[in-house]
Amino acid sequence: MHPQFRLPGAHSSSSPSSSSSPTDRRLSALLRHLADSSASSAMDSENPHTTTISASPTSGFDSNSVFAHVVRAPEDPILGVTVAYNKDPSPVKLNLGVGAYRTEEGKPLVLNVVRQAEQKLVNDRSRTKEYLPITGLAAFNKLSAKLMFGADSPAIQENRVTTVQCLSGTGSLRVGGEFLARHYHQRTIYIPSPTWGNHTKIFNLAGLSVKTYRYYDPATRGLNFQGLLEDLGSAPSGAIVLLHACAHNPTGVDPTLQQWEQIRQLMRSKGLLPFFDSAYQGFASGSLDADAQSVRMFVADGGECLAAQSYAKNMGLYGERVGALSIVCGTADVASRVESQLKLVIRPMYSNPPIHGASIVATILGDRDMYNEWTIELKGMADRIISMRHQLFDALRAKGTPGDWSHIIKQIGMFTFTGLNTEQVAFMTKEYHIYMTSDGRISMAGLSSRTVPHLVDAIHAAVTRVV
Ligand code: KET
Repeated sequence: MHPQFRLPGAHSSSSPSSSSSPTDRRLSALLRHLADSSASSAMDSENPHTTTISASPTSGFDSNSVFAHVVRAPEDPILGVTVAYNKDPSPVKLNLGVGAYRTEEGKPLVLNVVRQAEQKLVNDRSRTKEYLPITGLAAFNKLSAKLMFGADSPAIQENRVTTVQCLSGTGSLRVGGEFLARHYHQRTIYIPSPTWGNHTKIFNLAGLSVKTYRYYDPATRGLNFQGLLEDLGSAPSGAIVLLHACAHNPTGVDPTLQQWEQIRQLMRSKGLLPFFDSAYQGFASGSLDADAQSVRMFVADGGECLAAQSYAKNMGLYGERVGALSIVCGTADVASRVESQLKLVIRPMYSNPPIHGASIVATILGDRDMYNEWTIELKGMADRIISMRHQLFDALRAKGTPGDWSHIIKQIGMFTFTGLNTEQVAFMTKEYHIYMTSDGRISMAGLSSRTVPHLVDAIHAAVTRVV
């Protein structure tokens, strides 16, 4: 047994779950809470006045497993939808849960330009499988910063940006969160309400305390701009603020450029630190530059910020796990010291990132023809999603489905936040085998002309039969 710490005064018993008095139970719960999540708790039976939290297994009471006490965790609210979908034998089933692009035929898409880049990489016999540096592929980092901040960004020219390759958007957020928890004076991050469900968990586990700011107004199905300004206005000075760079998930509602400008002024006046999550660059408008406007506004004012980039959606590299974290700093010297500390965050977490996905991205971004082809294919994906919005809206109108569905064509990006409630979603899954997240979000990228009528039938039945 390797005791981590001892708390005097707690009573002993053979296992935490058999401790009977409420005091014992409360103490056990408190200790479990305090202990590192990897540590299991056990009472030290040798010393009746000591409770021990240790990484050793529990005693395996009335069971043949030391893990008998492990309770089943719920499925992930987004990825669990795919798990349920995969189990459904129905031929008409439709997965509109996870934000993953599908073709008109309902198939996953590997971009042509990605295939070309992979071919080029395979043909190059000089390539090896050596470890990358802790910070990843240098060319990838340079090109990613350029994509995010613009080719002519003064911050890049002045070497004030440090960019490290991370495990897609999620890993970039996590590394950024952990860096901030270690080195930034304010440990509170404000995230929009609602937001991508993983944000809270990522930042909590990184060591930050998570608070929300008002973002979405269910009454207008639009932005609660007043609420947003009030909440950021009353946030403590220096607090971190998570902003979706574009195509807000799950609402599909973005501030206008004028509103972004007001947000920028307010945040800079209060010294709030922007942390952009850019998971959909190019997916909102079809233009990579237009979708980076919000971030570039904050960089153009000379101030500091963080940005997490993902190539999962815009290059269709979901499973390759390729993304980048950039930190824009006040000076080149600070940026280089920040990078040295990012390495200390990354090295014990996963040592260094994988080489394949980043090489694909660097090949495409570094070749003018491939880059142009990528922008065309990306625009094709964005346009297909926009056309799905119109088809769905028109079909609901044609069917006379009660309600104002104009938000379907007003919202942008991969998702529509339909306004359907949990019961209606459950009904659509049970009766129509349509899978979506319980908050009523549907991935427009999972829809096709062929499946629109089925979805319309389901929505019509849900809003007329389930209130
Ligand atoms: N940020 C946002 C806003 C986001 O929607 C996602 C993924 C990510 C980051 C992370 O993506 P990564 O694959 O780590 O680069 N969202 C979709 C998939 C998921 O939940 O993992 C989704 O919302 O369906």
